[in-house]
Amino acid sequence: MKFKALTSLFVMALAVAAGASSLSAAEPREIKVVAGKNNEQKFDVTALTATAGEEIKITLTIASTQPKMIMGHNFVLLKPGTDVTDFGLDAAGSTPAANYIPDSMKAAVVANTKLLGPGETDSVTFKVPGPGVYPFMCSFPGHFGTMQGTLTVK
Ligand SMILES: [Cu+2]
Repeated sequence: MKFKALTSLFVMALAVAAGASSLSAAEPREIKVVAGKNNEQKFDVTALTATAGEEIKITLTIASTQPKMIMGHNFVLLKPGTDVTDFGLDAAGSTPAANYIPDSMKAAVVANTKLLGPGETDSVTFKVPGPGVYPFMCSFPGHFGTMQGTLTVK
């Protein structure tokens, strides 16, 4: 009888411990972004919001059917105040292997996915920095004009 009571206490303690650990290892909030719907050079969202310090997972999926080398897309989040046009112009001198992240502006990148082709998906998980307006863009050459938006952090 006593043994049984101890056993059930032990099971309860295990359950509590399991609950606590699943809380501390909370999944990051996922934000899904689709690029290239109807083969248009666009993201399906242009305004994102987040809270400083939260962990988010940005998942980019490519809906277009054109080859990656002609119409690839990525998602690049930049530090507040970064000029998207400057980044986009410098990116034209970068390469697909470097995901079109130019060395000259690497320091301005908060987070980025890989360069993706049709049907591909990539995620990037990171802790959201302090409040501000963070521009995001696709840095495939020539795409920044129509593929950009902002992540507003409060
Ligand atoms: Cu693009």
